[in-house]
Amino acid sequence: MRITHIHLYHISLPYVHPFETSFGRELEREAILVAVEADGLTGWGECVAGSGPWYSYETIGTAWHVLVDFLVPALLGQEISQPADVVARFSRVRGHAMARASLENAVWDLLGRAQGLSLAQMLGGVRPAVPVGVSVGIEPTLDELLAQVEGYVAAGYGRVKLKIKPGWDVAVVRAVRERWPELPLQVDANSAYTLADAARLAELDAFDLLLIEQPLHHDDMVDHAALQRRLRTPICLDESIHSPQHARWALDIGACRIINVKVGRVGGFTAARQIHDLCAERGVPVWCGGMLETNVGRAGNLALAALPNFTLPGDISASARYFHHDIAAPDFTLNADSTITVPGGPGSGVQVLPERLAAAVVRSLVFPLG
Ligand code: SMG
Ligand code: MG
Repeated sequence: MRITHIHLYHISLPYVHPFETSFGRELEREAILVAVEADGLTGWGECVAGSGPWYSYETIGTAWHVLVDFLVPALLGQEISQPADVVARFSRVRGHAMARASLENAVWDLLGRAQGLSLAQMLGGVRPAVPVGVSVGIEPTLDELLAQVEGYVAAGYGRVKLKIKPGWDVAVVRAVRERWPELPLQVDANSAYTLADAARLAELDAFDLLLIEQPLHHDDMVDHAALQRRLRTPICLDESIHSPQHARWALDIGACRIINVKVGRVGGFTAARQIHDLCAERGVPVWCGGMLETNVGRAGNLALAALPNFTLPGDISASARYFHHDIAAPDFTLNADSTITVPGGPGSGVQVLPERLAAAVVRSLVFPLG
């Protein structure tokens, strides 16, 4: 298929509830949606870079720049028959995984629509529905946090992740654990600690957590390996894993026992599946992380999480947990067993709604430039 047009849409959608992590509180999700056209079909991808360089160095601004000046020119007008063709065209670009992933994933969607295959089928998914949990942000008070968790547990979420930071950790986890003794629970520090906090983090061993996600520096593996030797709870790396190589290095040095796979952070479905396969070979469980995506990104996450070694619940919540009016349909809902059904396709299985997209757009561009 020859890629004839590529569209970029910078959008902004207000959250249903503000989302706070160790690096700050956000009221809305900015994202870039990309659309690739060939043979009268359109494939969609979502760039999960944030408004500022907090979770990652990539931002809406850097991704826009890298897309406009390097990635779009490498793809526009090209003949593409498989995702590997896109990976090859982008291989010169170092870093900027979220920008690369958005276009690569749009081509996966396009190829799926052309071939009548769902993303899950293309990726090798084996489950019709995937276990999911909910990621609960930091709240102004413990009572407000408990009320949030209460609402999600009542809504049927069978696994909860709490965001932690120094001053919002052991007491908070203890309170949630006391109230819900059997609830599968995990925590995510988004790099808010150092090795000097090892004793504090070891106190979390008392609460039967599934994992502690990215406690130390966002680029670190060495200190995480030292910390893992002092913790019974498995460390799960998120921010530190940017590629299949990073995953191998982390496992080789014992920096973690679990990996959070985010398709944007690692540069697309191709790399995400390679990390899945490597971890499967080594007997290391993976799970699908979330970046508060629209339904476009969420559909891709569900397809990825259908692969066999995604054995822990993903950060993939129902659409209603994030936005009042998503830009794509249908919305995803939580099943009674805390799973979400994997979309059937073709491609991602969701359709972008032009009027919703128009209402959310901040700026847009279409290539070739007119
Ligand atoms: O449900 O998509 C979701 C949120 C999952 O907590 C979540 N993501 O570090 O894992 C993480 C955070 C990153 C959020 S950056 C805005
Ligand atoms: Mg995380």
